[in-house]
Amino acid sequence: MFSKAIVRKPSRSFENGITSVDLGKPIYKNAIIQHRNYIDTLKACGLEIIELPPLEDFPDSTFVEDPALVFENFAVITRPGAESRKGEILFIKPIVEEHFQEVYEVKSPGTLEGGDILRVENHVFIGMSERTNESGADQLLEILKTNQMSGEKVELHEILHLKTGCSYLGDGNILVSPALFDFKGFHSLNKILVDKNEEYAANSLRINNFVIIPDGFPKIKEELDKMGYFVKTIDVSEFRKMDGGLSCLSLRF
Ligand code: CIR
Repeated sequence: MFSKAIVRKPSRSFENGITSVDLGKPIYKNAIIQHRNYIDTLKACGLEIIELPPLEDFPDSTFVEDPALVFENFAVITRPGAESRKGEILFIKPIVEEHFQEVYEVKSPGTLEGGDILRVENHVFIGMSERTNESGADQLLEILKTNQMSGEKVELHEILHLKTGCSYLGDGNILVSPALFDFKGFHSLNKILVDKNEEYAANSLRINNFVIIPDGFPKIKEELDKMGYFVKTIDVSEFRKMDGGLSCLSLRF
């Protein structure tokens, strides 16, 4: 069960962040409204929200999932692979240290972003994206071992981060986009294939008794409803314009 989430309000500079999609510029006013709804939805799932102020110098800093990893008893300050995001760690570290006694840090030349980290029970899959390198992944594997957890690397193609294409829902169920469907590491899990046209919904969130998915993806919603999940949908279209999904907007613990 999760009880808390860290989020960071989008900055006015949000539209200057990194993106690979061609969906137009985000509208700041709408991003603020959507972010507020996101917070309200997390609260409705039972979470206490720790809301951090916007960082104008870091347009992507609302995507708090990338500069830190949080587990039950320890946390890791990452080292983002995107140059413009490296400085975000200075601003997330003090908050993480307030909540965790054991805090590790990924050191140079390692790079690693939280979006590449998928936890499945006590095992962690590490996406080898353009943002996460061998050294970053090896450092995390050591940290996991020290904490009686295991991990493995996943070669990535086509997608920005590992979790752009999959989400673990608990109970052995994993949402996967076609890009990751054949990945052997997921063989023991029940894979729920997200239709090519609904790929964006592969990044969803299981929070306590609920699954939150983005608005506008009826097929996957129907499938999850049928499986008996309590599904909530929210509009995060302004964040999608900047390559962000539901998981990127919070650190849950
Ligand atoms: C970036 O490219 O870094 C941001 N515009 C989007 C980050 C999305 N984060 C995530 O998937 N964890």
